[in-house]
Amino acid sequence: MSIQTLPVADSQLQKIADKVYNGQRISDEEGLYLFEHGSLAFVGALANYIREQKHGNITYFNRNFHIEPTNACVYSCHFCSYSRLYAHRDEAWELSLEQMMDIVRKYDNEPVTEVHIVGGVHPKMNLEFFAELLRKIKAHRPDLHIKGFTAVELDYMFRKAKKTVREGLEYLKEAGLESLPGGGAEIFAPEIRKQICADKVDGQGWLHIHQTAHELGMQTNATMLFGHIEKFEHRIDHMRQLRELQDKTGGFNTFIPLKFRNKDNDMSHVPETSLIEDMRMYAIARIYLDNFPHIKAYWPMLGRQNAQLSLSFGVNDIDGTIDDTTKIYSMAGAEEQNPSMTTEELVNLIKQAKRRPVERGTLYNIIKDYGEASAVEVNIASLN
Ligand code: V47
Ligand code: SF4
Repeated sequence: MSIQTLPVADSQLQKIADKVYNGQRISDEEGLYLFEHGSLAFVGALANYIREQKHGNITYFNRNFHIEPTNACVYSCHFCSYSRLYAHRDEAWELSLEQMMDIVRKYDNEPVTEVHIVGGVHPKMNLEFFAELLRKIKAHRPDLHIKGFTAVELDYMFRKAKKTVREGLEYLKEAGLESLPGGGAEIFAPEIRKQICADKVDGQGWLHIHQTAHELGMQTNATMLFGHIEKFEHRIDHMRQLRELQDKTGGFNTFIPLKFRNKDNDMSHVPETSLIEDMRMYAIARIYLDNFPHIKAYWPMLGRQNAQLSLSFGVNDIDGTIDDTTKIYSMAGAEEQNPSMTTEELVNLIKQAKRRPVERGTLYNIIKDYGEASAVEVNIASLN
């Protein structure tokens, strides 16, 4: 019996399954119904069907490293374990342009393709400072793709420089910025946002920055911080706004659900979600966001074994090698205290899940196809 003919007791779930198998978009109400009533097995089967329709067995990864210029921040998001208030910046790190270039130079003989720049919002690290960083990186290594700055960092930088979003983005693009990461989105719903990150750019501002980037020909990602005080309806509201913008611009590449981690932050009393809930989140995102090409599990946050599991629940990308260059998740209590994977480890991890590893560039250009996993490889591939 093919999966399409599996009987479903609940007629509403059956209707949703029929829509998915007919390639139709599900509504907000149906998305909410999945969160409320869809078992992991049910949403997982639908998500896996969509994933295989879109990508077959291919699972993407890339070779990347991060630069985190500072963890001093003018904002005080309650879920953040990483930043130190700018007022207490003696406890924080601040890298100079030369220190950041030393990080770039460390990879001179390595086949990395992307640098991801993200950090706290530091008033002295302004638009000109970052434009100079971008120019220096590009002068040193023109082929390295620069994905940088969340909408939160950009909003602050542009306002301080008295530039419109369009002017600011054009300026950074000219200096070498090629795409935007998805951070800072958190949860758009104002009633939740004001409880967890009241003082930074709001949902409309975040969407405006990404829309403008798309209009300038830059591709971007989108995240959602889930599993804290939000309700299922807020997750749907967040994904609806992303889906609507994607209908207009087509500029999003990847949706990255980020599981809230509760160590050493102001929300440590909020329990973390279960693994089942995390996998349901990936699966429902895959089903609801029909116009997003990719769903990414960010393994430094989720742990490598859970990231591997997510490949059966709609995920087709697991980010990159990272090389222990990010602290955001280790400081928030993630299992991966020094996140780094060799290409071989990533390839093994993907093959062990019976998927086909493909190294990609940031914009999903194929760099190397490692082929389907053989039975032998699947059996012997080990996770270090
Ligand atoms: O916006 C901060 C999140 C994000 C916690 O675009 C937390 O490819 C969970 O956006 N628990 C920044 N999450 C990182 C980010 C990202 C990461 C990897 C790839 C890409 C991409 C983007 O980190 C923040 C916030 O949502 N975050 N603290 C925490 N305690
Ligand atoms: Fe600052 Fe980002 Fe942490 Fe918020 S999540 S406090 S904006 S570093």
